[in-house]
Amino acid sequence: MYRVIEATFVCSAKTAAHIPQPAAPEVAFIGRSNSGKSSLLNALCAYRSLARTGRTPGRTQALNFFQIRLAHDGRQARYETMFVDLPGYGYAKVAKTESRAWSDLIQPYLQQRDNLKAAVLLMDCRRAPEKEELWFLEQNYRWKLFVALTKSDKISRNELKKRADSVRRELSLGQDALYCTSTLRGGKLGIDGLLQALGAQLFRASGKL
Ligand SMILES: Nc1nc2c(ncn2[C@@H]2O[C@H](COP(=O)(O)OP(=O)(O)OP(=O)(O)O)[C@@H](O)[C@H]2O)c(=O)[nH]1
Ligand SMILES: [Mg+2]
Repeated sequence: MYRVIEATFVCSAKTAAHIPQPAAPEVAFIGRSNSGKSSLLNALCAYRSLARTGRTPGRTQALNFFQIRLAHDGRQARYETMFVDLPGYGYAKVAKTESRAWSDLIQPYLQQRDNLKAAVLLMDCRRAPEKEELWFLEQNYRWKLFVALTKSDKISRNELKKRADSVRRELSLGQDALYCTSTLRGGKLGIDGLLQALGAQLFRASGKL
């Protein structure tokens, strides 16, 4: 089992020049504004306020880098990785100049970052995939894509299963690529499963398997 044993904020990059030199395999968290990226990141690290969360969509307006140290029960080694909280897309009230960050900053990051090994695409479980989500799946990125259906506590288990099946079909996702998550205190769901999948993917990608 993988566990996060340390999580530290590294920096916030508003321009390409501020993106840190590649130091460890990275996982990016992508999703519409307010989809729950910062909350999921905190839950994965079992911290309540590593990444700032909020009711105001569009709060995260930079790439935020967090250095994460993972341990694995069965192995002695420690694994360094970086979690990257990306600005949300698709929020109309964010000024045009801000949303341009998507094409000027984030797209090149996703396309060119060699040490980016996985990305988690977050979708509120109550929404159907829209053009932005479908667009991701058409990109030929080198990294492994995971999808998290967030805020799973907002609908019944039955409804959630139906939604997960339909998203899996629509996005042609394998069994290991889709996770239903909830970060509610006392009602966490899917967080550990996703962490294990990310740990395994990073381990594979770092060539040590
Ligand atoms: N009920 C419930 N609410 C959640 C969950 N995850 C996040 N939220 C709430 O959704 C809102 C947005 O969460 P954030 O984590 O800030 O979302 P974000 O994707 O980082 O938003 P931006 O930084 O604006 O792009 C907050 O009010 C959270 O408390 C969840 O699993 N369940
Ligand atoms: Mg955020």
